[in-house]
Amino acid sequence: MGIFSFFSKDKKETLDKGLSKTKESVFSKLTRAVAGKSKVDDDVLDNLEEVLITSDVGVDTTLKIISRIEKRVSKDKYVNTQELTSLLRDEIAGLLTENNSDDAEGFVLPDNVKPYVIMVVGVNGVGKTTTIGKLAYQFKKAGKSVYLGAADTFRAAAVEQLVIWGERVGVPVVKQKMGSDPASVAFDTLSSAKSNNADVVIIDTAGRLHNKVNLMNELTKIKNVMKKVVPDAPHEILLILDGSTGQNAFEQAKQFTAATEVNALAITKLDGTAKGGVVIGISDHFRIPVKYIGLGEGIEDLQLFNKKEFVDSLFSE
Ligand SMILES: Nc1nc2c(ncn2[C@@H]2O[C@H](COP(=O)(O)OP(=O)(O)OP(=O)(O)O)[C@@H](O)[C@H]2O)c(=O)[nH]1
Ligand SMILES: [Mg+2]
Repeated sequence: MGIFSFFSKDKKETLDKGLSKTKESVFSKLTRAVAGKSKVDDDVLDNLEEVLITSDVGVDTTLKIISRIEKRVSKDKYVNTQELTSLLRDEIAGLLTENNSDDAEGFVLPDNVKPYVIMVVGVNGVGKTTTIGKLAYQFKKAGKSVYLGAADTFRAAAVEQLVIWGERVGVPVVKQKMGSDPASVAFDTLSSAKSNNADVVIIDTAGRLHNKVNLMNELTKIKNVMKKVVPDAPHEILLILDGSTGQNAFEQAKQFTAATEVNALAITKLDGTAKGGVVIGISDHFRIPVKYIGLGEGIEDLQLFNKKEFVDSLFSE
């Protein structure tokens, strides 16, 4: 029994479909990289390096992958180019799984933490609110009681958007009027959740850039106020990244994690983009685990990130 017992056919279809643009782009580049070549030689490796870099994998991770492939090829001098995709699949999966933490096997919460508090952060428009809706759906489906907190009080539409997700999923949303103090909304949400013995709380926050000091301080304030209700909250500070921005998502992750505490990542909008390779670079580079991936706008289109499934999906023909 491996992880695949949890990997349903639907889930695999959503992943394959979501990654199809990235896949098409990678495969057409790979075809060109090996054109006229029967074995993997230095030329092919040079071309391969370019394929990975132009597929948003990032320079550092690309070099690691190339060096692994070089080792394989030097052991077996006549690796033919037809074997290149399976070689890539093995080496990338190996790279990602060797030094990283294990992937979650379900939408599970730690046993002795109640309520488990997730604070969702990130720049404007990356998919924070949508990811919260999808996450709430998954936790509810797993039999958990969920509270949402509308601490993006910056615009009226933001509260409304979360309320709509709350209705869709069937979970309560704690809110105040637009312009109120986000920390106060977080306080209210945790208080309600605690008195109702809820399992998980997810707090939405306004989009912000890592270099806006006041807005970053606001996150600190929200965290401090949460601790008055649940001393070790927030348990999870989830940074959302828009995968369709490719290397920008990578840069954002660098800057945001340097500016504030983050202990989980979600990469959204992988459907409809050819830049899905960025997930490989982010997963390799950051000690912070990629926990979730977004593969569409629908309620079911959020998956737990599984490194091996991801690489398999991307490099299977
Ligand atoms: N295709 C696709 N669209 C997504 C995904 N996740 C979010 N979106 C869309 O991206 C847009 C922005 O999503 P929001 O959830 O409002 O983003 P946000 O980060 O909360 O935005 P602000 O609150 O304005 O900072 C919406 O149109 C979503 O439907 C995804 O995985 N795939
Ligand atoms: Mg939002």
